[in-house]
Amino acid sequence: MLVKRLQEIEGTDREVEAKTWKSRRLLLADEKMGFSLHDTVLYAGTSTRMWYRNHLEAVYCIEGEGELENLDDGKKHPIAPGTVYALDAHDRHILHAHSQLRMVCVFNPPLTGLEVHDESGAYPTADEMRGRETAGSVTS
Ligand code: 9YT
Repeated sequence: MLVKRLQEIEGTDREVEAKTWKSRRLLLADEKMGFSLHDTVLYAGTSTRMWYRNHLEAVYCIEGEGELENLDDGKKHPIAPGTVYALDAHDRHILHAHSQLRMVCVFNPPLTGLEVHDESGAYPTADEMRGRETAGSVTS
């Protein structure tokens, strides 16, 4: 059994910062759970464009108010505590944080933690990071 606490992750390489967000990676591929689990904070007044072309992601809001813009169908969805969204179609999207948002995120397949923070929002697969193109993947 694994037991971890957010305080143990803060300040380590599992706390990753970008311009508009910081993310605490509670569980990664190393833990061999088949998914990764993240506690992500998006800063007030920011918009973050993302596209996880190689991963499925579910995101559950536990703090803050914002709006999710689906760039594939143009729809906009209010985000508040208790809202979950699932990117089941690798949807391109923008998350607008009206106030600071705190989101619990799950990725399948799990992130390894070595992904480059590409501002296009796409993370490569583990194979791509090792320099091998995965058959069938689309390059952005
Ligand atoms: C809100 C969201 O999609 N967060 C994803 C996780 C975060 N970008 C990370 O840990 O890299």
